[in-house]
Amino acid sequence: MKIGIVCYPTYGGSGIVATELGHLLAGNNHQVHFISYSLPTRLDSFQENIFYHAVEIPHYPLFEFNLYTLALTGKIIDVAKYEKIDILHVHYAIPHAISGFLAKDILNQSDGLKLVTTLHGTDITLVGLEPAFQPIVKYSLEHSDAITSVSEYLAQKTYQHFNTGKKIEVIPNFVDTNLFKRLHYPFLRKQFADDDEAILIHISNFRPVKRVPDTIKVFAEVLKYIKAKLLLIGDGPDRSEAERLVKEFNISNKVRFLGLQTSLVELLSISDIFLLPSQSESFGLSALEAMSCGVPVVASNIGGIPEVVFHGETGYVAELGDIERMAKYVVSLLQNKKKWQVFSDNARQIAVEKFDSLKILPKYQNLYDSLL
Ligand code: GMT
Repeated sequence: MKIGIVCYPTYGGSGIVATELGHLLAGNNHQVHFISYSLPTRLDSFQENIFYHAVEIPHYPLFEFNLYTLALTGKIIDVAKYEKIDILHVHYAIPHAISGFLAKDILNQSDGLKLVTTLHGTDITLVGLEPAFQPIVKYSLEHSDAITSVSEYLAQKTYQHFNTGKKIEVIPNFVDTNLFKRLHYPFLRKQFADDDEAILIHISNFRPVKRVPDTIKVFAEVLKYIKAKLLLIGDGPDRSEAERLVKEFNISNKVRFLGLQTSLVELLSISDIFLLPSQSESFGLSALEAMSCGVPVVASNIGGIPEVVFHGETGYVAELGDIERMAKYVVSLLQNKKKWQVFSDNARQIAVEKFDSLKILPKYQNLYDSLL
């Protein structure tokens, strides 16, 4: 099968899911063509059957704003025609789904290109609700040949906000549990913490929805009871506020801002708790990657998080912004080694049993097959 994948190439769950899916499909002898404005982050090494097509954005003095949606549409048409694509799989509806629809319409093949749209989060819960975008998203969903969402929560939100009669198949995000597994990195651990200190970790793009300041507040509360260090991985708009807060709490010597990192397995392997106090999260891929490395998660009880983090088994969820409760959960795990081990084992087990990439891949393949 020839599959075109459209995604955001930057750090972010939807781009990671799209890229990992492409790797898996290519490994199963499908030909995969990525279409995006730059090389997706995890497409960093050569793999047979994977191709990348860059969307060039035309510049002209008249165009004060770039015409990405149109440029993408043009590129999809080009790739679909030249490579004879069977399935166009777009990740994150805006603007990918409407570009996919336009391309399909312009190509006007009766039994040609099939459009699959995967919904990831704010394309439905936030940006997609903008009055200017809502009808466009609705139209593009209704003209997709199949729609998938990464959690049951997101599927329900889509039915609710877009009042669509179209079936949405829930295909959860996945993790390569062979790659994301806890390994022993004693020297790395020593670089960050003393033997009697715990390591807490947070990974995100530091957007306001991630509530990075809450991560720091939880950590500051935990420090009242436990010796610990906090690793902050990622970068984004809230980083300076996070830095300011760390200074305000006078905990600069306990918090390390590591910026964007690619070696997540090593960093997760030396961590004891993953913090995810987000305000909105349709799934929480970073939490799943942590769980796969045996790191229990303490998160907010929001969106699709409870479909991934099982309260009292693989971690804990607390009400949004309930800093004290989250800190209490962290402390309860860190003060009881046996309990931490049970949670760590459960986290790994759930990742392997429910979310392993090889368990989820057939769901996408079956969906593609059903359309052809
Ligand atoms: O929805 C977004 O704001 C961006 C999107 C992304 O590209 O990272 O994140 C969403 O997709 C991820 C992958 O499916 C999910 O793990 C995240 O929970 C989800 N983010 C939100 O819902 C805020």
